[in-house]
Amino acid sequence: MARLAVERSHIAGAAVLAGLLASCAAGPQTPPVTSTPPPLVTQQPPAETGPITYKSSGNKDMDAWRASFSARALASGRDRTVVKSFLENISPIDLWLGSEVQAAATGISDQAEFAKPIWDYLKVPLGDSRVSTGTEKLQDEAGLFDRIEATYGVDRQVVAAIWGMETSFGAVIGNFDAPNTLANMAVEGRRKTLAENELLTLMKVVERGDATRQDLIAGWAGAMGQTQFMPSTYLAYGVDFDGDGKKDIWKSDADALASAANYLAQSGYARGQPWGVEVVVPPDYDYSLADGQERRLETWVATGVTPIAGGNFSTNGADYAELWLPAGADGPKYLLFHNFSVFKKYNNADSYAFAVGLSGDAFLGARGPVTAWPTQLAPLSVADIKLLQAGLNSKGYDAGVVDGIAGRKTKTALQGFQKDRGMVADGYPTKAMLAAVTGQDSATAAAAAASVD
Ligand SMILES: [Ca+2]
Repeated sequence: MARLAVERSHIAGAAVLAGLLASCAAGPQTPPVTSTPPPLVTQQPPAETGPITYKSSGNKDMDAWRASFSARALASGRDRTVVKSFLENISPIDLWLGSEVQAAATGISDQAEFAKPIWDYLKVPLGDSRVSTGTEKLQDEAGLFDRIEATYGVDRQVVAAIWGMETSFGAVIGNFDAPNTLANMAVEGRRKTLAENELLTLMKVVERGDATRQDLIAGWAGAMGQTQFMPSTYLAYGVDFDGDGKKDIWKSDADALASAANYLAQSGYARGQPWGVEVVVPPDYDYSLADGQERRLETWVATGVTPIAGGNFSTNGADYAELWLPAGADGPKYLLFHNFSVFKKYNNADSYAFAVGLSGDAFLGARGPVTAWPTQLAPLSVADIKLLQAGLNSKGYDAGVVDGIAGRKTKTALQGFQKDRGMVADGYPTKAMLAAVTGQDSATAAAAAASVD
């Protein structure tokens, strides 16, 4: 009932505002004067029609995009008042439309998941500050986490870990206006369709009364609130868990965390199952089995894989896993279970999902990994990885697009190259592997790498 009342009052408010706007309209939208006097009393103010007029944003491209997008939004049935409220004050943001370096600043290859070695990436998620705050949050909000676990079947440390990863537990939710930063993204162009669709979705959110126009604070890429939902995620999975009639993922911990739990639950999260288990393998293990393929747990056990903590695997029903070597054969080794792939619905980077799993465990006092990182194996630069990818492709191992990102396809290609030569087939890109693939010694390869980009 609270929801219905909110929606009705919102619609009534919108109609009044539309009427005010109509009465203030001037110029081409003013109806022609006729000899017929207007009726003295009207039940409804006349509906305004035609394009919405805006004052210039100061950017010609933005003005042109807005004229087109505004008309399309109206044609698709979006509320005129909402459309105007989204678009009337947009203005160019340097990050998106500035004269320099915006492509690099907003490019995927510069996102943290790809730019750092994994052990550097994990420093903040596993740092003392994050872990102690997460531990405190689980204690301070134990009642809320109880209710969320009971309602959505998602383990509390996972929800807390995502809360920490996304916004440091609500401390850093961004300071961009979501409609404006999405408008900038659309004008900039590389993600135009995504940005326009997210804007249209966000208009629906405001029309429904789930949030108000003033609530829509976001990070630079349009992700909103304490758990950084894009508008489409918010519309699909946002919930009002404190029952006040709004899905307030910005100011309500209950709404934000329940929304995240709902998203994980609907993505298939299995309560009580591990996301991953650190393992040890026998000497001379065939690391080409770390190929991204899921196999039955018994299959892994048969190859000699055991938990590093000792004993047998206890997975609460999770019976398929893949073997994952985040830093090659010399680093920690994991069996990854279904819940790991659920974390990746939130953010598709393995390193992100790994950080969620590890930091959540750390909030419960279980610090991992046990195995030291092979920090002596400096990861390759983006330019090095491009050389490696090109070299693998030229030798018939399909590393995919030469993009400087050592993703799973690059790893699989390198494993094929290694296996055919009797090397440890861990797919981990090192200077030595670059030299082997390109046929140069590492110093020559490094010099060549330094001359690229
Ligand atoms: Ca609420």
